[in-house]
Amino acid sequence: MDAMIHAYEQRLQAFALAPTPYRHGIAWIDGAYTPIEQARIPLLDQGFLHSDLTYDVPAVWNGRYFRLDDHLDRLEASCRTLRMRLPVERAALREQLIDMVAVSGMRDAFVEIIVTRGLSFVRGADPDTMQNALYLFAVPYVWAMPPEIQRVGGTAIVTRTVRRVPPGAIDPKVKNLQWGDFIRGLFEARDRGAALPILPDGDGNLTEGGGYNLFIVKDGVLYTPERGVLEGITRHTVLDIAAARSLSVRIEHVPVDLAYKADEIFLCTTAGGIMPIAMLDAKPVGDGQVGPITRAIWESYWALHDDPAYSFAVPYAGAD
Ligand code: PDG
Repeated sequence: MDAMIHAYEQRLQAFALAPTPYRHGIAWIDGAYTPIEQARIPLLDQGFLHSDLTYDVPAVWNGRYFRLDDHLDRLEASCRTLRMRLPVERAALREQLIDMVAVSGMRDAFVEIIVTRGLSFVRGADPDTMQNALYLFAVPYVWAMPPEIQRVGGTAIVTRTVRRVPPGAIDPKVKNLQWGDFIRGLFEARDRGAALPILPDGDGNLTEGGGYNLFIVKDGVLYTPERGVLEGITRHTVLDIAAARSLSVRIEHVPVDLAYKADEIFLCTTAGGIMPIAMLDAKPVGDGQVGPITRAIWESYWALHDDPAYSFAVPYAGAD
């Protein structure tokens, strides 16, 4: 854990000294790159007016894109569900994403792809002829839980004042920015002295939180909610790691109660990786330390970022 975090901090220091207009990030809008602070979207874009959009977030770690094609698969599936189309060919989008990060010089990046309905509202409109819009940006790698907290485990709550929006209202499998429930959860967590909310489904089961999936470890078995959640790419990676380590996994309804009996809990996302939870509702999870299964999955997760089966190098100018 320590070696990986130290190497990352050194890359950050090197980038802080590099001459670049993209220190805080880069955006690609209407075919041109701009520094992120200058990026603008049209006011009448339906993504802004009605949250009529989908998005995806791959990451670049140590100069390598991680599972980019899996993120593009999910994005295409989301577009289909919403009756939208990628405004450019997938192969061209992929090249643009690689070029954007190469131009920025960032070695560790959070890369966001947003596809919106475009400039016309859907009322009375034919989705097949509407011109959907595409926005891309990359910013320095985002940590939903800072690495120094990951060393010791973070704090979470099961929310009492808000439940996850039901799948029959907004389909959580389509990555979306209708974050009203998560934002309420984040404020409740803050009010209760914790960092990360986990939202129940209103029927006694756990779902996910603002930007991450949930795993509970009990008696050596991993549990993760089946319904009402985004099928996270990090969650997939955890399932791959569990299979390689012959750990049992159950993808099913996860009752709220199980969280209070857990030996270990971790949350997982592209924006921060494997996030151990040491305190739930102000009480220790297990012995209140980062547990052995969480730690092993954490190490495997970051090791896979160098594995050519999961990642490939960004061709930076001047790199050998
Ligand atoms: N559930 C939700 C609701 C998410 O938004 C995310 C990822 C996940 C689960 C985990 O999915 P994956 O493992 O594919 O990353 N959300 C964060 C975005 C956070 C943000 O600020 O938009 C991510 O994609 O990194």
